[in-house]
Amino acid sequence: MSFISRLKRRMQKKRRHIKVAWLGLDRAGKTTLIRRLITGEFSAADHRTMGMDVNEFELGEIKFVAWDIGGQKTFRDNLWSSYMAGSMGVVFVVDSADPPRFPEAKEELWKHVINNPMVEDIPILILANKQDLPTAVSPGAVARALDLHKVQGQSYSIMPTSAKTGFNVEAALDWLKQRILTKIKQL
Ligand code: G3D
Ligand code: MG
Repeated sequence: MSFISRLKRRMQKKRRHIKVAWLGLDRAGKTTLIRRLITGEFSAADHRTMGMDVNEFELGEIKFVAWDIGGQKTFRDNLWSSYMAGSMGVVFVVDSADPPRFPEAKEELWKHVINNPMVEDIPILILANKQDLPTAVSPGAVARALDLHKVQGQSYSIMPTSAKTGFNVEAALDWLKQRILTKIKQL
């Protein structure tokens, strides 16, 4: 049984609605990854949203909320922070084939996720996406570029994925599922 169906069943049993926040720079692959999780297939993005892009995807009791971050205004930063407060997990997506944007990704990850007091004990899954591209760097190199070795006291994991081929997408989300389910059991 897939991550989604297991989590869905669990949530239906518990009658809970859980929110997972997906963040990352525009074009990192958030929408494509979520669509793959929902449909099991690759579907090319059918639109590009200019400016702030907020996507909500419902899947049974699970709500995925995806934001494009970076280069946005302060009031939007605040909005994201408060949205994040109701999330049980965070997925931060990085385009592994775009090293020139790693510094920007690092800044946003630290600002919105790691240094965000509302994220305190929410598990953080970082996806080194687009691993199918020949120019993609390894998850280890992405981790170094994001300064992940400096993370303290937060539960995080970085995993390689390809939304295009489906490589490791379910397995990566499985980690987040385990962390969320453990937390729910403790509630
Ligand atoms: P976003 O939601 O984070 O902004 P999108 O990103 O999901 O819209 O993806 C941006 C572009 O990257 C899309 O290309 C999409 O098909 C592509 N993409 C997403 N994930 C992968 C991946 O794992 N591998 C490859 N090769 N491409 C990926 P287009 O050209 O359709 O806009
Ligand atoms: Mg998108």
